[in-house]
Amino acid sequence: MLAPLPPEVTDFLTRFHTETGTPGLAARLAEAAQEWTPTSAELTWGAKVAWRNSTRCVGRLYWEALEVRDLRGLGTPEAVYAALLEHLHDAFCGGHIRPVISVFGPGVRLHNPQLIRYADDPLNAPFVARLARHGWQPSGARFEVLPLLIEANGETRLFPLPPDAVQEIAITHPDCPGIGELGLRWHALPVISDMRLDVGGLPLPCAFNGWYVQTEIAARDLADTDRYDQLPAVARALGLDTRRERTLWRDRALVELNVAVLHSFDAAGVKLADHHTVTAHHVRFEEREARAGREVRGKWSWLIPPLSPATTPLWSRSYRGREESPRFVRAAVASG
Ligand code: HEM
Ligand code: NRG
Repeated sequence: MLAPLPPEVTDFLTRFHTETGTPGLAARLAEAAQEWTPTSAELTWGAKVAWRNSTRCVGRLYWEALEVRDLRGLGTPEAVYAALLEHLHDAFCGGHIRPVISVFGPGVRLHNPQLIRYADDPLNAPFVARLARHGWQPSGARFEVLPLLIEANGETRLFPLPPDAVQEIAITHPDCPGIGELGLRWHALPVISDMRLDVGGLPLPCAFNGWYVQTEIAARDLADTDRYDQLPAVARALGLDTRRERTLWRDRALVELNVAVLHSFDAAGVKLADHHTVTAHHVRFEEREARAGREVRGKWSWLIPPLSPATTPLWSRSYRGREESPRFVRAAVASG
């Protein structure tokens, strides 16, 4: 008599064998009942489809091109650190940026919310406080990159991110030098490291990246009042009247900051999407999925951009929100 197989495993293996046309489902289910460890082929398919299923991601058109690195064999913080440096290097790819995911074994824990984050960003205050308990102190400099806090098999260690591992872009405006003089910058790669890849109910630690949409940086990271709060400074650089809301100085500053981020990444030769192109790509993704006989789920409030959303083709669409598996799930915030 076989042990009963958890429904998540049955569901995952059934989807994998059906969609990829791989024979031998019955034998694989029997094997998984003894011990559920995804094969590398299952893990690779699971990671790509988890991206495809990400209801909050507007960048899903390229899901099949995800580069999956199966790193479940790594057992020390040092080995995980070395693998993450390699991930950053391969993903940046001289500015071309490739979507890459590194998947680790269940004994690994990446404590950073993203691999590259700044100490003076108010969003990171709770994590900076944790780093302080591990002996790390910020220098107080603007845009100081945080170290990595990596746990593997019970051992937790801090590692610096060397400057050559982190590509950053200084923000300048094509025709307003005052915006460049604000000394703003941002990192090229968004590498999420606080979600787990759920393959058949097994949540695996991972780090994944694509490229940024300029609105993420210019309309949120640098603009939100509880983040870098730069709209008043940008408006002053533009010579706008900030005494009355009706001048729409916030809106005008927001647009010019978005222009500046697009201009700066382009000038540096670093890949970055704009919100008009990426939403048009999402429509193409929806059309392709329809042809494949699959429904696209989505969280509309995440898919629309935080700048001029009604000018994009996603404004008038709606989606069922429940996320299908395999998928990414946010890891619980640890303390200590
Ligand atoms: C969320 C764009 C690649 C998985 C998002 C968001 C944007 C975006 C704009 C919303 C972020 C926010 O509002 O904070 C893109 C673009 C990509 C890309 C332009 C370029 C290739 C990827 C890849 C994966 C992925 C490679 C996974 C393999 C996700 C997930 C979320 C997300 C899970 C939700 C994150 C959260 O809950 O914080 N993406 N993405 N994306 N994306 Fe993508
Ligand atoms: N808004 C966040 C990044 C979230 C993920 N965005 C992506 N993901 N583009 C920020 O740092 O502004 N990606 O994998 O490309």
